[in-house]
Amino acid sequence: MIEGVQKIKFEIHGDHRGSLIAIENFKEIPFVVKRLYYIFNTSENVVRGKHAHKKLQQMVICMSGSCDFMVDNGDEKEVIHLDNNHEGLYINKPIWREMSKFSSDCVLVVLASDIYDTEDYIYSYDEFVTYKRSVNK
Ligand code: T46
Repeated sequence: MIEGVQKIKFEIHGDHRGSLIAIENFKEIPFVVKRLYYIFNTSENVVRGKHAHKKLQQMVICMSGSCDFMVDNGDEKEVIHLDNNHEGLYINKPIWREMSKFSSDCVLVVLASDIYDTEDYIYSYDEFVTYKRSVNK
């Protein structure tokens, strides 16, 4: 997986009644969760994201259905197919992301390290590359 992105497997606590996954700050998730949002009802031909974050850390979990999650750290890119709820995609560096190929039942739950702040978004790919170079100096 490219630098700045990691897949984290969650433990499934299962018994005859079914399954349960628990996520705690600094245990399954390496930050304090300050916000949760979810993405659903997305059309299959839609591309979401197309931005990077300066500081925000996030854990993306595909609760149902599937989608493709493209991550790009400015040097390398990778398309990760998300299709299960016992793995999370942890993004902890400025990473350009684009989500596509949503199944009609896709629900993406995102745990975030901070509250919603439009100042943390970079919407231009060129700006993202310049920002990456400046923080890597
Ligand atoms: C990310 C990817 C994976 C809010 O009001 N509060 C929020 O916390 C968020 C995340 C969004 N919004 C509003 C802003 C827009 O009017 O919801 C609308 C859709 O947000 P956006 O266009 O940013 O959605 P995506 O799917 O392109 O991106 C989102 C997150 O914004 C982003 O942080 O990493 O999901």
